[in-house]
Amino acid sequence: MDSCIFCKIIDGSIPAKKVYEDDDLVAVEDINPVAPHHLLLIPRKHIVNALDLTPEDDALVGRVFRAAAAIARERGVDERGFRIVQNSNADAGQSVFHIHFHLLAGRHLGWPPG
Ligand code: IU
Repeated sequence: MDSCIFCKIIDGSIPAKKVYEDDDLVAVEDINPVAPHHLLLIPRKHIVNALDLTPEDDALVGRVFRAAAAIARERGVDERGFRIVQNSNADAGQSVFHIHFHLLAGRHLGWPPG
């Protein structure tokens, strides 16, 4: 989608610190990190949020979670713990309307979230 900032990050027209990519998704450092490890896993396909997922995206969501777990392992934060977050719409604080999954780690993450 032409006006989508995450589509532009994916196609490289806006720079971002990519830490992983494959045919289905990219992972970048969040520009405004809220934890020592704060990555965004962004499917290449322009999906708005969880409400926009279809059955054909089931495997994609699984790949996102497995990629996040692999990154957590690589960074040595798997044993202490990490969190995967997807915000959908206003009350959840979604600010970019291209689905993405936050990977947060490196500090104690409070529960419930704010
Ligand atoms: P949210 O779940 O939609 O609220 O998260 C959007 C995130 O995208 C947020 O943490 C921003 O800091 C982050 N982000 C980014 O990393 N690079 C960008 O160019 C933009 C937002 I715009």
